[in-house]
Amino acid sequence: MVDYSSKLFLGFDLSTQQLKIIVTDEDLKPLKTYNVEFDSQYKSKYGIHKGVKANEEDGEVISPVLMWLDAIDYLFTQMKQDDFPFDKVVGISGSGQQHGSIYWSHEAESLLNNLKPNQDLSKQLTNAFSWEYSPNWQDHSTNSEASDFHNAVGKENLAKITGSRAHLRFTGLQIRKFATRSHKSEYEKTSRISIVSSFVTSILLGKIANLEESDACGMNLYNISKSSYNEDLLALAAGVNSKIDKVDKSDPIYEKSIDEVRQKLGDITPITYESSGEISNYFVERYKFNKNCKIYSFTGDNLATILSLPLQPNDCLVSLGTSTTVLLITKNYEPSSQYHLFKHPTMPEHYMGMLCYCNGSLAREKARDEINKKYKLDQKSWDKFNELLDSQKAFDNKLGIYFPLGEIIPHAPAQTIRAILKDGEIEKCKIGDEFKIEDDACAIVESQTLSCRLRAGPMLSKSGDANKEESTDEINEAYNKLIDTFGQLKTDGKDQTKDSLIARPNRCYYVGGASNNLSIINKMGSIFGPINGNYKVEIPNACALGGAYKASWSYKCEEEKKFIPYDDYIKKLFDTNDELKDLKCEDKWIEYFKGVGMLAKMEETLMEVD
Ligand code: XUL
Repeated sequence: MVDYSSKLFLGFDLSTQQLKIIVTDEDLKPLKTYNVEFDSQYKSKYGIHKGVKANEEDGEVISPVLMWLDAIDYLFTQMKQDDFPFDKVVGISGSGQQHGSIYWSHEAESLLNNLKPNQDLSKQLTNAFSWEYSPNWQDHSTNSEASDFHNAVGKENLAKITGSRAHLRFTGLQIRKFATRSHKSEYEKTSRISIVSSFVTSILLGKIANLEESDACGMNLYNISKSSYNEDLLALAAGVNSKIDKVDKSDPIYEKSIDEVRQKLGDITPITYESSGEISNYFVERYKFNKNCKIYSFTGDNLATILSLPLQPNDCLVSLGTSTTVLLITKNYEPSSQYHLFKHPTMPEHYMGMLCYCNGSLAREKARDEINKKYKLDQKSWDKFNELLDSQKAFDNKLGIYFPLGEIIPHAPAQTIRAILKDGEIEKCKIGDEFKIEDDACAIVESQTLSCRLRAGPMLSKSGDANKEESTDEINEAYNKLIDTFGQLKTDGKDQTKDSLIARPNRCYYVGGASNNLSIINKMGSIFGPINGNYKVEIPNACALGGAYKASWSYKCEEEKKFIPYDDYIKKLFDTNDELKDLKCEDKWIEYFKGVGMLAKMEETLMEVD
């Protein structure tokens, strides 16, 4: 029996293929989860596959919005059948897949306001949308819009303003396509535009909610430093940019179009613990929620993930799936066209950096398979690969660029390069006597980790405690040697500074499939060299859990009528989560300065795209 005696919180996770709801108590304990897989429930009703409709010809990938409404009613009905005590829920928040936009009709507000508890949401809200689909983050139909965004303000400058260069999935590009190319008349009929996070908040509130600030950073429209929309980018979204669309700024249509798109998007509420309002009467009457249950703004799924762990400034969460994703918390707004920065969803003055690599597990598996082939071992066994990792005594001056797929960071086509460092010179080489196939095991894990270290450095520098540490003689010596050997280092076209090269993470957390391979994460941990340890964790419901924790933190702040720093609040997870054990990796951070220099120089020789 689940113990529902405490006040309860719900955390939603509306992702591409399912909706999940997690129930937590006041002590951050997860009590129960409910989920519905879209394909198993709605495949024929909505004609979807893996949660979406995809058109291979033009790259369009979209999700049916009414299906999400059905999923909300479906899960609450399941909970009702379980006699779930809805009246004990005091706060709800959650997460949504990032970037997707929802186009509300002019009738939406009044339909949301007058929902009848005896009818399903999807039935009553059929006319609430000017388009009943939402572009999914996998959509890649906006190549021309991406060029327009870059040509309008410059790629690096766009990253500087909005935290990211133009990405096909980002909301601003999708809106431009919608307004000027694919759905002009629907755009006219649109009263408001939500993103997935603010869409769910709106449904629960029974009124259209403002965009949540951290998720709004995934639009390519928001000036992060100024905390306001950027006018040139709004003009692009609306199709009236003076440079690209040749609309003169003095032309009345310019002002009018910008006002319109600004109104449709609505205001962006700065990061807050304050609730967006109480739950809509529809849910009170239909499911017997308490009418005082607070709705706190939802955020993006990656942003909610960092809320699910006791992360402090300068902590890194390394997710080792098919792709590798690194999420880190920083005070330092150091944008680059190679990664993303978002505002942190609960810590004002802090940001979440996000590095996304295509070549993660698959590239490592390819190296493993070649080694196993040589030794006639079972293809899928990691034993030999791990033995090679574990037996390495010191960095042996061999690295590689292992990109079986084109890579995002650095932006480069598929290629494999192996090299050896000899007397300070980097010599490219092929598999042979000097660089054996066995050397790939260490070289791939080292190279992948060093690439993250090179990108994380600028974000971690001058942020939090890590850099309060005085640079010791040992560090100074290693740094001087690095510069003597390799000269000025650049990453993605930008100079690395002493601060960025000597910045260490506070803690590193490892999640995802390959985090179960201790040889791999021990090696990674020894290279990252976090000041306060490496942790392997399992957080199967991270996005939903982060949502529930956002709700319980907000509730606590409101109850105590004061801002409680989120990192202080979430620290208590260390007391309750047995998973959080330090891996005790050997610290080889200083030894790998050489690897840092070597990889940075090798990257300068990569074949480039665009
Ligand atoms: C992030 C992104 C994806 C989606 C997945 O930029 O597009 O991670 O958020 O749901």
